[in-house]
Amino acid sequence: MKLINEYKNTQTVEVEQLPKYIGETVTIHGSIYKIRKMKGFSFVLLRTKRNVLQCIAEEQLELPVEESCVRIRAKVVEEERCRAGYELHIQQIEVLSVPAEASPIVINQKLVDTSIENILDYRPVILRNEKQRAIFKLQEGICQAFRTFLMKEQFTEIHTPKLVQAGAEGGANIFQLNYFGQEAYLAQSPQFYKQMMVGVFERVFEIAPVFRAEKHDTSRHLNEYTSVDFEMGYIRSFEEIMQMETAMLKFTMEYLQEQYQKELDLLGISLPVIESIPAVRFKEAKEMISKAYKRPILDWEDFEPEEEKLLYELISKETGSEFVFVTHYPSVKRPFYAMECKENSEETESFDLLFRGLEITTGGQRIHGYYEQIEKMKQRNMNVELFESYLMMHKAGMPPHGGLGLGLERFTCKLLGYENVRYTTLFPRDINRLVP
Ligand code: AMO
Repeated sequence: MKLINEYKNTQTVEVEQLPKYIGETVTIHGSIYKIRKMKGFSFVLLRTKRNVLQCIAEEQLELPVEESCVRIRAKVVEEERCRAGYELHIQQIEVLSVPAEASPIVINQKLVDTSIENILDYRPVILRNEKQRAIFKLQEGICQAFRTFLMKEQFTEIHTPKLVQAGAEGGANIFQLNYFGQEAYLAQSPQFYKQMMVGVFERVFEIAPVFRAEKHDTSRHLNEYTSVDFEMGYIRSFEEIMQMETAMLKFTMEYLQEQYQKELDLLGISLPVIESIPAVRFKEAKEMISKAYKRPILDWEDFEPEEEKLLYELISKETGSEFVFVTHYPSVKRPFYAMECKENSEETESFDLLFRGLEITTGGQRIHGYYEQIEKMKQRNMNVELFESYLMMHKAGMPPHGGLGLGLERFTCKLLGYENVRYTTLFPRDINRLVP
């Protein structure tokens, strides 16, 4: 019988350790990102997990083609002109594999100079480009920061089903499917389950895919996106949810600055500074925009996308903040679980967070009383029986609670200065795209 011991890499050196090996010979693996032939030698860029290393190969050394996977023996040599402070002088190359075909698109230049369609069609290779992959390393950093922050605040991480019996958010944008002969749906959000889990853990969060059958082809809508959800009990008002989000975003900026400087530099990103975030009531925001830009208010229930941009312009000019909370959305535009304001039932104890002119979060306080929730559902002509399992928690007793959902791709998109959310989605699903 064979015994499997724990994994230990004793064969190759990790990039982070290389400065310790200056003057010595090491073994390291990676793929050949780029070969630049010079007189008598070649510059070979080796792509490793997170870095691209400069190597030197003498003329007599036979080099495999770009994108070959190799293991090399090389001497680590101090070199001030290199960003890393050293370079690798290759002594031996072991070729592990060579590509069957050259990449259809040039991926080893600073920028991938092609259309968004090509970028998405050739995603598996395009993502090998240093800058393209930095987007998703930063996205990892964002999730890592959210998770670290929420765990510090004693939230419990949960995993809820994506195959569900009823839609949580209402509306027509829900994917229906046949579940062994029974009607089922793909979850639009973990809303019901995260609320249920507040009755168990008081504070919970989830980072997971959700599905929206959006039929429109816009720069901000995906059919599958990653929703960052949290939900917390024993709140005094929905303002506490906004405070928690402010703290989470502030923590995230600091975390990225500390842990992901490499990728931030590569993409030339300077992060927004967050101290506090201004909040305006929905109605006031509408009036502010109308007055400042002399626009008639056509829709009193929602923002037009253009209005979100104009509000950003106004707020950032006035306060310097690139974020703005919009509060007290009209009840008619909010789902049945949203808590209405005590003083005016036409408004809700809810908010959106806009970042650089785009909605990135929706949140608010929920109805926690059983009879209040039933009453609201009846007002909306909903079939209460269908929601029996959801209402079980209300019946059993729930603390006042609320939470939010943040679209990871939208947040990354705005943070990194892109105009289309597809750039910051690893393998986007939109109305025209199911592969790769
Ligand atoms: P909502 O439906 O507003 O709220 O969604 C929350 C956030 O998810 C993102 N988002 C999307 N991102 C990409 N493509 C889409 N089609 C898309 N739709 C939404 C946005 C949005 O702000 N249950 C509530 C949240 C809560 O109250 O806790 C919900 O899902 O960034």
